[in-house]
Amino acid sequence: MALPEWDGELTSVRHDPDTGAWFVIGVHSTRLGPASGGTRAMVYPDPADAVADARRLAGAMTLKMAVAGLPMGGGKSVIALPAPRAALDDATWQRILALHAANLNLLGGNYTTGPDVGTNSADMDTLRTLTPHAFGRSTAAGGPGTSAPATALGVFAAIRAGAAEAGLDGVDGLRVLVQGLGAVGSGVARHAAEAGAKLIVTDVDPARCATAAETFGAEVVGPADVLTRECDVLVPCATGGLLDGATAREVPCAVIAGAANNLLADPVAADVLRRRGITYAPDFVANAGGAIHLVGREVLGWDAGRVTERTLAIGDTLAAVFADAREHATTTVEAAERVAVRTLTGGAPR
Ligand code: NAD
Ligand code: PPY
Repeated sequence: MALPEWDGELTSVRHDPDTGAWFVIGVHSTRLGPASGGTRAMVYPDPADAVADARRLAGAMTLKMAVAGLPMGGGKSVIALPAPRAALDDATWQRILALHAANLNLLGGNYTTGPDVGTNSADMDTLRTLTPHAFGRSTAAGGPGTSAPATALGVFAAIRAGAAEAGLDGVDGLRVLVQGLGAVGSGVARHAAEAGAKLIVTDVDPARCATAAETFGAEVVGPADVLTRECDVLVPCATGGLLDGATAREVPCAVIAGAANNLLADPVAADVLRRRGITYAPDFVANAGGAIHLVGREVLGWDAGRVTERTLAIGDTLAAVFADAREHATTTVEAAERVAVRTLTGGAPR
């Protein structure tokens, strides 16, 4: 197998013949501090896809930390499961967590993890009994608890900033389409509904859609309608890779601001959106609330109020990114990368 090049610092890969799981840790950068980023546990078609995903996600974490002004580098763990997590027995899952903890210990604190898709605070509680290199324990275990509410608040700040950039008058009355009503998407839906948005929602889980319809009076559309349903703001909170060059050419909205990591499957998509006049809030800026919560609480000793303040500041960061993109006639992704590079190549982080 030919190994693709990567601009990151280290990739660790381990296979466990007993469970069939593959463990990948991508340490993209320790320039600003120890690398940090969540543990994603899911089924991949091939271990090589898990390596590619860990590396891509780790690179995005470097940008996220730098733009958010957090003194951390970027990394990500991917555990390629032998079967969906819900189908694994507890002994298998506990073995997987123990091996993951051993891998974290080998890295000796150069990488610290937290929850991501397929893992949660309870898993971090377990990991923390085996390694000091895990953030995001439950409040019951003395940790700061789930990062999802902070991520949702940051995404809502991004929606407001995106709407302002697009010349829309506040969120009241806007058609806001939320894709994915999980921990983050349901929180964003609540903020948007409270601000008077006309909510449109979709999820592959019909029960989640039904709850949103009942709780917020949301209109429900099918998962396949997400790229064709006209709306003012599209809020992707499911999985990454939603937009490539072709889908970016068609998507009927004015603003895109969501939580899904690595939303753009193809770098061309950002340019297509720019040419179409669609305001795109780069994912690694819009979804930084979770990282602000975890790093703020666990590394920097911030209280909840400071986390909220810094999370709401995502809106100001985005306003500056949008202005910079306009001024230099580039995509918003390039503008946000310029902010990150300034921090990464400058002196100490803010
Ligand atoms: P989650 O697993 O709680 O929710 C994801 C939801 O998306 C689920 O309800 C799922 O059924 C739905 N979904 C999956 N595929 C779908 C599809 N094709 N169409 C419609 N719905 C679909 O995850 P989460 O914690 O809410 O995170 C959402 C996204 O935000 C993820 O991509 C995650 O990486 C990213 N993110 C989360 C955080 C955080 O703090 N939780 C931080 C940064 C980024
Ligand atoms: C993310 O924001 O994408 C994460 O992976 C969450 C996270 C952030 C910082 C430390 C650990 C996990």
